[in-house]
Amino acid sequence: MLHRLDELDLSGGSHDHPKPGRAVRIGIGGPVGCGKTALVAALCRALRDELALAVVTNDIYTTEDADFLRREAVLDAERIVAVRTGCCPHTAIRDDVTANLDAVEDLVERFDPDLVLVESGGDNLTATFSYGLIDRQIFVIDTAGGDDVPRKGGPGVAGADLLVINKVDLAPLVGADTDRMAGDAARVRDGKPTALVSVRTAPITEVVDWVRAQVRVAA
Ligand SMILES: Nc1nc2c(ncn2[C@@H]2O[C@H](COP(=O)(O)OP(=O)(O)O)[C@@H](O)[C@H]2O)c(=O)[nH]1
Ligand SMILES: [Mg+2]
Repeated sequence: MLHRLDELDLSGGSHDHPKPGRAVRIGIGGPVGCGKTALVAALCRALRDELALAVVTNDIYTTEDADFLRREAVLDAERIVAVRTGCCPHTAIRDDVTANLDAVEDLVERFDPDLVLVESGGDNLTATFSYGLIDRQIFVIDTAGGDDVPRKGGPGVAGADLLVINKVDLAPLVGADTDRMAGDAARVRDGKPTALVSVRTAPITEVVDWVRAQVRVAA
């Protein structure tokens, strides 16, 4: 499939997104097990009655995330497409985004969605999306991964358009100080927003509102 050259910005730094009138593409990245798929499921449940949605998942060898989302019936099964990267997930969301772009464009052709969520395969703290693939990115970490993660920064924590610190329900159990995490995040993120949530146990209103605002900008 051919892509218009002006849509292929591999610099990772373009901010003239989302493009008006086009499906908004939001990337969701973060380490293995932080709750990316749980977040995708929660966003679909919260927004599916007001927006036309589609999802792309990335796994190295399996289609487990897509299978999970279909089993949970968060959207009609055909609106969920799995990309098997066969390599480090960050390669497929940053370096050679062709398979993901094809998946997104296939969904756009078939369903004309307002919003496409692209879940990255679980990767380390440096995995970020190319802005040639997505318009906005959410980076997810969790309290169980250690409360010093925001302080250490890195491209996902510092650069994502929204940082989600998940599993606040586990913070007391693992001795994580969520105030410190929020303070450190604010320091490294230069005014960009951070949401502390528990996807499993509480509504994720702030994240839903942020996503809705991104779609409104593009309308
Ligand atoms: N306690 C708790 N568990 C969560 C939360 N969010 C996700 N999980 C669990 O964490 C595990 C990994 O979640 P998943 O969404 O598959 O992570 P992913 O690898 O980032 O996609 C699953 O067992 C989820 O049910 C949360 O807010 N609190
Ligand atoms: Mg997942």
